[in-house]
Amino acid sequence: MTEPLILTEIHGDGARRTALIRINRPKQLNALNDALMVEMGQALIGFDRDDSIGCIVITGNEKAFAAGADIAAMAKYDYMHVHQTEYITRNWETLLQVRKPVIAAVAGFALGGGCELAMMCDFIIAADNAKFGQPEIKLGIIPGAGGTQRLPRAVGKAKTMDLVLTGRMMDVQEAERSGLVSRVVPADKLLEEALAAAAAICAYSGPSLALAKACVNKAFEGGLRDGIDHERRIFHSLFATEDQKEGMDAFLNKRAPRFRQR
Ligand code: DAK
Repeated sequence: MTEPLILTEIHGDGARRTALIRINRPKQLNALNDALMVEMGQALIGFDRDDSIGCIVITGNEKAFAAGADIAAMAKYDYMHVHQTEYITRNWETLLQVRKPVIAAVAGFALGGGCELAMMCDFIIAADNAKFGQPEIKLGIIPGAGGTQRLPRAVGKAKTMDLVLTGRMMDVQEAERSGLVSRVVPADKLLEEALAAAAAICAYSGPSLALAKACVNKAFEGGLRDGIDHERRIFHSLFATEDQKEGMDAFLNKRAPRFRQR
């Protein structure tokens, strides 16, 4: 029997729980291939539509989050194949359609497409053994799933050029210093910390979370004036929700809010 390419679990016991997706190609250091990305995309869309799920965590194992796109598969591709199959674009970016918060819990290698996948998540919690890099230059290619665009927005031009042009890896301290990861935790506490962050998120209003995420992405992806205008429109619209009434009433009455996700 072949091993499943991803494993999924549900965690938590509140009204909204956390979906955990584990990348599962340990022998290949979780190298990403088309079939795996299709399965992950289906799981992501399913969890995004499931009202009982409030947050999604993507992780690998202690040795690798993902050591990149599968070089053995890619070695055979030619220009016409990647062009005509819309390699990457067709099915690797489903994550970007997900409206719920997605956390990357990264231990070990997050290289090439693995680093790009982690950067497509909303934030990265990293184990103290995590290593990040875009080593595609060593293979005669360049990052192809957003690495040359998202990495400079996260860590700036100088460090991106250093990583992309030399192909070197950066350790987790450098990654945290430069703003790629939100927090560093001991490797044996990675999942616990990521699930605790996800549980905190699950307790909040889903519509507010989705709109907060959309606003931050607007800042990340666009200009300041457009971003501020967008944020203001979204902010106004939240006064139409029951969760805003509930959240503020709960605060004023010194009680815990009971968000109804509407
Ligand atoms: N693909 C396939 N197999 C991989 C792999 C990968 N990316 N990374 C590791 N493996 C396999 C190794 O071949 C080895 O298999 P066996 O020999 O045991 O059969 C096994 O995993 C263990 O690896 P090592 O023996 O090498 O383990 P070490 O601890 O010694 O070294 C390492 C770990 C992570 C430093 C090393 O494995 C390594 O350098 N791996 C390659 C990392 C890399 O170059 N990643 C970037 C891949 S390129 C595109 C869009 C996106 C992309 C491409 C195109 N278009 C839009 C067209 C993305 C490209 C990439 O991600």
